[in-house]
Amino acid sequence: MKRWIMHVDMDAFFASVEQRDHPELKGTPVIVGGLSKRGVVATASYEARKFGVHSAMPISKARELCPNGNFVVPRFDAYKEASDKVHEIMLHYADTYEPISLDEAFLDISGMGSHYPTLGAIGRAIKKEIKEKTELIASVGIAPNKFLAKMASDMKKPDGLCIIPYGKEKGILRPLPVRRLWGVGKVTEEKLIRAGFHIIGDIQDAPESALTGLLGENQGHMLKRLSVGLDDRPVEGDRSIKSIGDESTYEKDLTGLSEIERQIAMHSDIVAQRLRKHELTARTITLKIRFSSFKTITRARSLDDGTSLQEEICENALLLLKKIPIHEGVRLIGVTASNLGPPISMGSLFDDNKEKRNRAARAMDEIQEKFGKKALQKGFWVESEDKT
Ligand code: TTP
Ligand code: MG
Repeated sequence: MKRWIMHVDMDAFFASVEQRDHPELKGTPVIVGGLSKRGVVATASYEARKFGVHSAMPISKARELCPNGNFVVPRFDAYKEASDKVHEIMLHYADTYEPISLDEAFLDISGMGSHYPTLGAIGRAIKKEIKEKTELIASVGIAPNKFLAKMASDMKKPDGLCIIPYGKEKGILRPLPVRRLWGVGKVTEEKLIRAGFHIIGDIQDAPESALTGLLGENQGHMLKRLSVGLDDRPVEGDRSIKSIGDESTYEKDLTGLSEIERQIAMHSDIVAQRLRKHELTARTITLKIRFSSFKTITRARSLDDGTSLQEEICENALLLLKKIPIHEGVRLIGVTASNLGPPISMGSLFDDNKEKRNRAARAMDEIQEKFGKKALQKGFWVESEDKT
């Protein structure tokens, strides 16, 4: 099996969250940063980058370059919330997943081939889900290793999707400045340039001894390998999932109780599928409702036994809904499963009926994976309606 690594990086992350939450900022140069005299730019929207504004630049300099820009103080809580959602989505696209920062992660997607027809389809699917659920844009790079995947995610920003296939590594790297190699900072760059290495191609053409002589055994060897696109670093997964949730913010606030219940049923279905995919069960179900006024209520219930069944998750979420007075439109609904544990083992169950339902749910997951999400949806809803 060929190794394929995906790197996902959000576009102008803090600035994009500001533009999303303050529609009047959309399409304008937005500069997020400390606004005191000595403050620096955290990030700038792509509209502001046209003026030469970039991260880590003094705010005073940004004001000179872009006097009509919208200067905004950071709202870290909002960025953390958006980041949590993005990471929760990304987690489901890989067997191994390594969060790198608030807006960035590596995913080992080598084993995802049976779920998607092409590499591009995985990239498009993750971009689409992130956009639908967070209204934010991600750029995606897919390549044989981490070094190239990170480079690829940057190559077509913003809203990029770039694949570096096996065999193209050397050619793509060749014309790029040596600074683009992983681990080359200012000092090493100067050393390389003084020795006549300007572009990565210069390193490709030189014998390894020229590099090790200049930079020492380790770094010389590593840079020689990177220059031809070789990088063995594994994606180091953090497998400790604490909770699995699904939520949506609606374009139009929901008012009817039956529509709210239907949305809860849908979120419960997604949460249940994800639990089964990760071979987990949950003993706590949480329902989050945010109203038009942004007032947010969260209620949780604990179960006696762990579950990964849609109907049990939904049933508990609906009981929680009864405890929340609905006096205004509903802007957001979220269902989360936590207090996670191992799956219910086959055969060791006193509840025969539950085991049967588990088996049926797993069979449906398999069919959906093979034939796409739409395959069973209709039948599924009919079936769940019959039961209630
Ligand atoms: P980046 O991913 O480096 O930058 P970005 O998402 O703003 O823009 P793009 O990826 O499209 O080039 O960093 C992610 C966030 O981290 C960024 O939105 C703000 C924060 N950050 C700082 O606060 N200071 C910095 O110097 C950098 C580079 C980023
Ligand atoms: Mg980014």
